[in-house]
Amino acid sequence: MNKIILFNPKSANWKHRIPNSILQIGASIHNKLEYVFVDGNLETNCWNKIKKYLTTNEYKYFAVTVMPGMQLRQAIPFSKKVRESFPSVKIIWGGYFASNQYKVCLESGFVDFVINGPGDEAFPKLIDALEQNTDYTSINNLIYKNENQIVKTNKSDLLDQDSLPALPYEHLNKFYPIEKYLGKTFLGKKTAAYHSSIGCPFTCSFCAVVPIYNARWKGKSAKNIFKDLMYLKESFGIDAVEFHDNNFFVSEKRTVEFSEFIKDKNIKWWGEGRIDTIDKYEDDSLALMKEAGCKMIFFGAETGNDDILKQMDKGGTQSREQIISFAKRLRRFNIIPEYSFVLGLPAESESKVYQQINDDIKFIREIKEVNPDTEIIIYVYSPVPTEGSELYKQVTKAGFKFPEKLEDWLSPSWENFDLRKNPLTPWLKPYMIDRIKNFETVLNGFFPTVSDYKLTSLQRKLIRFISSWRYKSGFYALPYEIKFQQRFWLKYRQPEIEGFYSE
Ligand code: B12
Ligand code: SF4
Repeated sequence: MNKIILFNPKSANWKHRIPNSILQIGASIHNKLEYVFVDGNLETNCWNKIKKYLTTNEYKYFAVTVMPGMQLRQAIPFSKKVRESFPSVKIIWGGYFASNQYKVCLESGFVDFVINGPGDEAFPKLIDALEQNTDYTSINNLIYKNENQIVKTNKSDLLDQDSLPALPYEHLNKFYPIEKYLGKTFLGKKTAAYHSSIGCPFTCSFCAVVPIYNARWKGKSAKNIFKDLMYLKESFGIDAVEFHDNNFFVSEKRTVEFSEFIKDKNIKWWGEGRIDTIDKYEDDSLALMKEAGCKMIFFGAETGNDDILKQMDKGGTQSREQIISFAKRLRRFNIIPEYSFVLGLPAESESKVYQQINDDIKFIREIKEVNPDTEIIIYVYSPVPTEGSELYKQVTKAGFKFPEKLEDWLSPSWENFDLRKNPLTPWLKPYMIDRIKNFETVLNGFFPTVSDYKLTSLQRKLIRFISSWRYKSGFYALPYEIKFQQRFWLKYRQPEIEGFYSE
């Protein structure tokens, strides 16, 4: 009567990844409590599955991981149904959406507890307290409602990541064959998702990691990452890894050690890092990374405007000049920089907002000149509740408000907000969004992504040919002919929404 359902709501339509959030929470209770995994990505009738478990009356906890976007489409209605049909079941949410938007979650009436940030200690302690009927109010990293008051307990220091229990891959494999999570991508035939560190030492004011981790970061040792990857290679034949860390490359020493370990193992890898951090790496380290299989690195370039970089509190030393020179530098090592830009930040006037967008479009073109291999990803700025930051103050002052009810997040406009496609921010006018989107279409046409390995060289040439007059002349409006081609051929370009193109 005290079993637990660990639920990963559907997060993508295809290309499913190892659900590391529930896997890690599973590790925290493994061999202590009975639990099952339910992965919405791999279920055809997910609610039936959950209902079937619950009707046995053996399950007392419905624990859900929630990031913004698509996951809400199952997390919200399923939690609501659990509350209505099985009112004694406790509902616990964790993950980035739950931690950042905890107020709407708890006000919904169907979320009992939010785990605020890492759940490795908080989750087993909470279950223990609920089972023993003892006091849970002193458990760190917990948010709950006491009468009408929302209570947030203290945050714990980040745990030594090497001290965490082993991930229960075999247990997951009983519910969903791990093979199903190892897609073919441009990195390799069997690509695993792995998470080797938590948090991030920086405080960019637009970033959802900041309110949760407050500039803290802890990583597993290179040796332990290697050990886990070798287990995945030997047991399931992986030949590629996507590191899902917010910031994999914080420590040059760790990256170099990891590269030494992995270099003869024929594994290609990708991760996310910062330009100013990796620009400090020695040439030898970059050469070693390449030799060790590092194919591409994702960077938040954000903008070519030094004032906005400051406004974003990008920290460190990142500047327009460095973004350009670093793209050039990585070219020497044959590592592809994947630069993401955030366009559409607020400014004092409408014309200034538009000018900033146009300046960044020019800047992106400059980067393509120094390193045409650079992959460009464009986001439209969507605020995150980094309360207290200058940017957030500016955003609220300009009239932006988050939804007040949890279910409002399911409306199509807020879903698009999550995808950073249509930000509902009052300072961004439709013609500005069109400008960004049209430029993106032409850019992607002229420089088809390498991550879509299925695109033949003939198709690439044709799309490039069709797009070339627009790219060269800078005339981006209404690029329907390119969109038409892309719909058929260009499968995927923004790995953060659905992951790299894969099958
Ligand atoms: C993998 C991933 C995806 C995959 C999901 C694949 C899958 N398997 O489901 C894909 C590529 C589909 C994806 C998409 C999106 N993602 Co995403 N994603 C991630 C990523 C890189 C890793 C998540 C992960 O596995 N982490 C590893 C686990 C171990 O860490 P964790 O989730 O933090 O879990 C710990 C705690 O949070 C807590 N916890 C988490 N869940 C639970 C549940 C319970 C019950 C408990 C008790 C505790 C708990 O305990 C865990 C262990 O300590 C994160 C960044 C990151 N490093 O986490 C972004 C991240 C979560 N994504 C983010 C976003 C914004 C998106 C998108 C909405 C939009 C976009 N344009 O990028 C899309 C939306 C998807 C959609 N289709 O609608 C943001 C969320 C920011 C925010 N505003 O809250 C993140 C943080 C990236 C970022 N830095 O901006 N994503
Ligand atoms: S470096 Fe990246 S993960 Fe870290 S705070 Fe900035 S945007 Fe967020």
